[in-house]
Amino acid sequence: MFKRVLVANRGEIAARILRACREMSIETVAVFSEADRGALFTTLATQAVCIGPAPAKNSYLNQDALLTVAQATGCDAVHPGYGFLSENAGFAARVRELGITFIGPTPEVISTLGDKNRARALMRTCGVPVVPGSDGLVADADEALEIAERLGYPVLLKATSGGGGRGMRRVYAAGDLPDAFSAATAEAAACFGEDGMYLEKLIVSPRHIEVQVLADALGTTVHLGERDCTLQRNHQKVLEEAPASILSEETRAALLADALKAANAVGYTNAGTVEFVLAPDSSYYFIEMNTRIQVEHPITEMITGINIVREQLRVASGLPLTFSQDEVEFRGHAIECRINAEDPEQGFCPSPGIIDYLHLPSGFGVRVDTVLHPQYAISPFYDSMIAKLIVHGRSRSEAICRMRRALEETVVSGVTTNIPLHYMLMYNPDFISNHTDTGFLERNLSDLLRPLGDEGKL
Ligand code: MV4
Repeated sequence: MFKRVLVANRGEIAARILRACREMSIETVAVFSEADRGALFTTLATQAVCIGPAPAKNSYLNQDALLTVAQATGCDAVHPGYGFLSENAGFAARVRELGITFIGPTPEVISTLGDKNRARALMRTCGVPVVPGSDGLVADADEALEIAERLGYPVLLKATSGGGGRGMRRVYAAGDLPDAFSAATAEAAACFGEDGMYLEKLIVSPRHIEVQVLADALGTTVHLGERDCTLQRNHQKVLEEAPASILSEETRAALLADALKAANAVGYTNAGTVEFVLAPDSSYYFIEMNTRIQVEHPITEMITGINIVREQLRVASGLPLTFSQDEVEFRGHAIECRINAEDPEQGFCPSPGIIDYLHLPSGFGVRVDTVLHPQYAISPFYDSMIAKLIVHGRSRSEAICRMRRALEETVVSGVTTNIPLHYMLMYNPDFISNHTDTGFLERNLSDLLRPLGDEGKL
């Protein structure tokens, strides 16, 4: 097992990893920017090192600084968390070249799965369902038009270096395709430095279902069930659930088997997430595979009782997974609400500021992953998520009731948050009956932001 791990991240996920290491008697090195000096997560580490000024590119994305600190403090592993450099194959390769373990898949696997067209081709050859679409990259608008004619509109143009919804363009008619193609190509070149585009039939009104996988380096790959991440806004997940209650047992079994097939096809090791879109007719299609631990991993931990970060550390050090697939049990239902310092009434613009009064919920079946404290200054330099409120219940309806209670207890004053939006969701009939799709939140925002009647006074 590792002696000392550098956590190359900040905030709640840094705290999450530092806590797992402490429980495993692994020494830790936290890194922080000037904006995060004294932050709670730095106090959970054996030692904390300042790696630069507030802007991420000068600190949490500063590979030289991170590698220098890892070497200078004698770390034998680096955990990247999510975001920042967590899916950067070049960084993972530089860590490995220093003889330090990158806690995640190999640089080669990160690179393969980061090329969305290549990942799609790999999945198709191993029999994982992919959306009908182009056979590889599309050279120009004329080729795109030909393929789209065959597929039928609407289609989706996707940047091969995109992912997470970036570099995607919906096209509803042939007349729109040439402009959409050149706009998407230009955007991809600007954002990713690579403008390869591929084409897929647009799956209309889908749900977003993802499968947590864990693989050790000894050939064992398991799944930890699926998560329903359908409630999104601007490609940002707002609320996630486990399991995806919408799935029939039959669809669930097939989808989980395909996720394992995907992980094995690429030679996956460590924790990863296989993403699918689920169509209204219950057909599902591989979209992409994420090579990092995800924000929403706690809901899987709540229904399986498995500490995913602990398993990441174990398998990265060459140890086997502590369980077989048959030993993974699923109990109850978990929901995570991402609490963001943003103002839904002002187009969700970030609302940084100083936390004044703070009361966080607790009690049976409630978990809060956060580094908030009174007087905490929410930085404008990083994303607006300030806490994850996670609840577990024996059923989805019990989890919804518990989430209502937890949200009612939560008081974050000094900044504007999206807590009222979450509270309205917990009372929304379509949410309660689970009749949603990836466009639901954006379609219903005005209803969801209208003040509640008497029964819902916050
Ligand atoms: C799709 C899709 C519908 N049809 N592909 C791509 C990035 C990934 N994170 C989600 N992506 C999607 N790919 C086809 N052929 C729907 C999504 C999708 C989505 C797309 C637009 C806006 C929000 C979305 C939320 C989840 C899934």
